[in-house]
Amino acid sequence: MRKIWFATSNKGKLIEVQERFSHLGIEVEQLIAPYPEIQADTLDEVVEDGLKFLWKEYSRPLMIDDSGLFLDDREGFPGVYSAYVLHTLGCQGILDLMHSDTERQAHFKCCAGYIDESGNVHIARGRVDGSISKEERGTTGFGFDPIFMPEGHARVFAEMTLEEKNKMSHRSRAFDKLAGMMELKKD
Ligand code: ITT
Repeated sequence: MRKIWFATSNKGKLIEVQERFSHLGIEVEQLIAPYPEIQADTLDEVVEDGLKFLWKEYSRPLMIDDSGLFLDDREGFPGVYSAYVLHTLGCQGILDLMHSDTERQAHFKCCAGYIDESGNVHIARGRVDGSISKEERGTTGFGFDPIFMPEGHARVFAEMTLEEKNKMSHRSRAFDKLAGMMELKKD
C-alpha cells in the first residue's frame, strides 16, 4: 500500500484525511514535525512557507494542512488565527462574541499542500459554507465542530459521523483535489 506523510499535530485532521485517502488505497502516516506558522494574511502563504521549511528539514514528500473558520460578518475573523482563538477563547468565546448577532453566516476553508519527490509544491483549496449555531452541540470531531452547521443541514459537524462530515467538509474537498493533482485517484 502506498504511504504518504502528513505533517500535523492535529489528530482530528489526521483521522479525516486518513479516512478520505483510505478510499484511494493510500495509507496516511502522521509526521510530528513542527513548522513555524508565519504571520500571513492567507492560508496559502502559511502552507507554501511550511512546505518549503519541511523540505529543507526532511527532504521527503509530505502533505500539510492549514485551515480556519471565517465569520462572514466579522471580516473573516478568526481566519488565519483560528488555532490561537480556539486555544484562548474556545467555541464559547465565539458564541459570546456573536450573542446578539442575527447574521451568523460563516465558512471553513482548508488549504492542503503537498511537496513531491522533486521539491515541487502543489496546493489545493476547499471551502464549506454554513452558520454558527446558538450553542455548542455534539461530541464528534474537533475544534469549532460543535458550533458550525453546514448549509442545508440542521446538525452541526460535531453531531455528524466522520464519514458524513467528510462528504462535505472543506478538508475533504481540498484533499480530494490534492489527490487528483498527485495522480493518485484510481478512476
Ligand atoms: P497543524 O499541526 O496541522 O497546524 P492546528 O490544529 O494547529 O494543526 P491550524 O494551524 O490549521 O491547525 O489551525 C486551524 C484551527 O482551525 C484548528 O486548530 C481548528 O481549531 C480549526 N479547524 C480547522 N479545521 C477544522 C474543522 O474541520 N473542524 C473544526 N475546527 C477546525
